[in-house]
Amino acid sequence: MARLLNVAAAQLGPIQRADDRKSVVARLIDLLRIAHSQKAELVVFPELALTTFFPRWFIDDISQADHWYETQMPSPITRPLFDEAKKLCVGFCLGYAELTPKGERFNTQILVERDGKVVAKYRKVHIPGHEQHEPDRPFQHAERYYFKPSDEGFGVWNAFGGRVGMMICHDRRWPESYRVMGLQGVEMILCGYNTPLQYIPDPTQDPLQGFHNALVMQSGAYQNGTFVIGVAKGGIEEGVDSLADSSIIAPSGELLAKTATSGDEVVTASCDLDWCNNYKNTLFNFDRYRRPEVYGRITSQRGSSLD
Ligand code: CDT
Repeated sequence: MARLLNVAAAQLGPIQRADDRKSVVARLIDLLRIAHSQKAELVVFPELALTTFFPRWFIDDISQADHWYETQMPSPITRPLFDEAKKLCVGFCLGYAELTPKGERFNTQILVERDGKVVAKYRKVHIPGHEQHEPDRPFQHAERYYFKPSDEGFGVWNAFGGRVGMMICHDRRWPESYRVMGLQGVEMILCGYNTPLQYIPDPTQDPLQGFHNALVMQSGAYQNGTFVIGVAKGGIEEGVDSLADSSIIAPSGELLAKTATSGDEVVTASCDLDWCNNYKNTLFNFDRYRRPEVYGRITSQRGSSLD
């Protein structure tokens, strides 16, 4: 018997600096309703879905950036999204900047079930960009200044009738992210992203942004026998153009759905979680074919070495 889950990738267009949280939450609720009208049971929103991508600016006194972070989830401002989702019996995954009571700052995603219960929180592991102000850039990518890398790793949770995992943006470029979840039997990975089309350290990569995005997520899906839902905040935000191309990818690596615009847009797909078993039980039967005894360098070493 098939285990069908209707999933929506709820892409956001730009959120400008002047846009307040209330207007953003209203947009999220609109997308949620559209997804529900298309029979979605799980709606995936992008990374940092409540604000502009603020790491593009450097603020010397980081406490002056506190207003971009959430200190509680839900909060009075985000509560209407939680309430509407519960009313419609739709689950969701939402990315936001988190400021903990201990003053730690994480790039976070939360997973909420159809009954409104919080299933899990995931904090970004691979933090890209730079720590210091780089004044010669046309815009910053100071994620390493604004966010602490999480040491909690990649969990997988029983939810939505399957095994669900999360990762955030840059995590999707690292095969280890998928594999750690693959080893926990993941069947669907939810990933929000903000990817500027201009990569300052190496402009030759700019025209390849869409290709690389598809390449990493489709191969990660196939090599681990899992669905991957990649959801962008795309379009021109504060003068910086970001990749859209939100997509729903099958365990075969095939694209099931992809957005056509770089604005607010919903695409959906009916995902049979049992499809994962075709790959998990054949070519990617980990128990039968993996050779962890020869993969030692993967966990014992960080950079490449000529030894
Ligand atoms: N948000 C995020 O992780 N973006 C990165 C951009 C890397 S360029 C500094 C990404 O991998 O898409």
